[in-house]
Amino acid sequence: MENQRKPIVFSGIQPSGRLTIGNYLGAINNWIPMEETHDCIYSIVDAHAITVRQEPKALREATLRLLATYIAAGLDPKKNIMFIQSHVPQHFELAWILNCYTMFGELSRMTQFKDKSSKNADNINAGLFTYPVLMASDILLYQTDDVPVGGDQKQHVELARDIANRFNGLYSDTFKLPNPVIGKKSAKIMSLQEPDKKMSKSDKNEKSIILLTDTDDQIIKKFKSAVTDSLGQVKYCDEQPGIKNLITIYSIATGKTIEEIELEFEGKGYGDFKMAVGTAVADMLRPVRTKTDELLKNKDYLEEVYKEGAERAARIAQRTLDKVQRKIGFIHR
Ligand code: ATP
Ligand code: LTN
Repeated sequence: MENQRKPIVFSGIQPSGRLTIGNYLGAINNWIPMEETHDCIYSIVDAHAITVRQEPKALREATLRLLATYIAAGLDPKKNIMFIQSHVPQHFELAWILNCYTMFGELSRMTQFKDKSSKNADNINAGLFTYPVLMASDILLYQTDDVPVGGDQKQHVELARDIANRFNGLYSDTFKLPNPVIGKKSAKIMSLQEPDKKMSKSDKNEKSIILLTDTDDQIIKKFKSAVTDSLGQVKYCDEQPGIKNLITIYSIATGKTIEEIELEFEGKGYGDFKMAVGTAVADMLRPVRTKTDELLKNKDYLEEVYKEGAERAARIAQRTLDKVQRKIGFIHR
């Protein structure tokens, strides 16, 4: 049918540092094809980022860089809504309300909270604890169908679904129930030095992570020193987590299947393979890096994009917020 509504997508990334290929492959790269099939809304979630201490100047820079990266990676601001979370206060208004419909026990079970509170033992603030409620608000405000994220966020999207279900059950249908959409290959890109750990932008060891700002030489050097094993064969299996991770990355970067890759490197050493992965990733990231730097020189354009994005987002968000406020008994202003 011609004017049937497209399903709605919402996702976001925190401007909490420089992006890694984990963020790129696990999130942004999967967003690109969705602009044809979905109505997409992407946020730069600065309010989430402050659950961990941020230097104000660095936060401002990372926020703009992230918007520039979204565009440079191929998201068209005309087709997608892109905005900075703190510009749409409806997120915070809904978050307070939903806090009152979320249980302490539910939040205590969130893996990311346990993880981040052990890493930031001197700053286990209430925001870090209630962060999944803000994320649920992000998602539910837009009547979102699909939430494309890396595997680590599945638990949070499921919580958003539980909160929505609870609210709908207490009142009447108010929120759409969202689904996590997780790339099969890209769900969890692993650290290059400790391939049993997720690649994470907060990793102190720069050799473990490929940053979107890395130069070609840095990328190739990091892949050359990636941890492998002593089996000496390019085979996709759990016994070789380092090689498995490199095959995954190479497969996404080149579009080749696992079987094609195993065949391509049959009888060849790890040296050749690592060089090929490094080169493929450098080729993939070069245009994104160059375009991001170019866009960052045009602050007026970026401002136009985020202002228009916030206006469009706020209009949609307000409709849901009005409904929620009415249902719980707040008097209309
Ligand atoms: P931090 O390490 O500081 O917690 P992060 O690298 O996990 O940050 P986020 O802003 O929390 O970054 O995540 C942005 C998006 O990237 C999310 O959808 C997340 O699931 C995805 N993502 C992050 N790391 C990976 C990874 N290693 N593999 C696949 N997806 C990832
Ligand atoms: N919690 C996510 C970032 C995030 C998000 C969202 C993702 C905040 N709000 C809404 C999808 C939808 C993270 O840490 N990666």
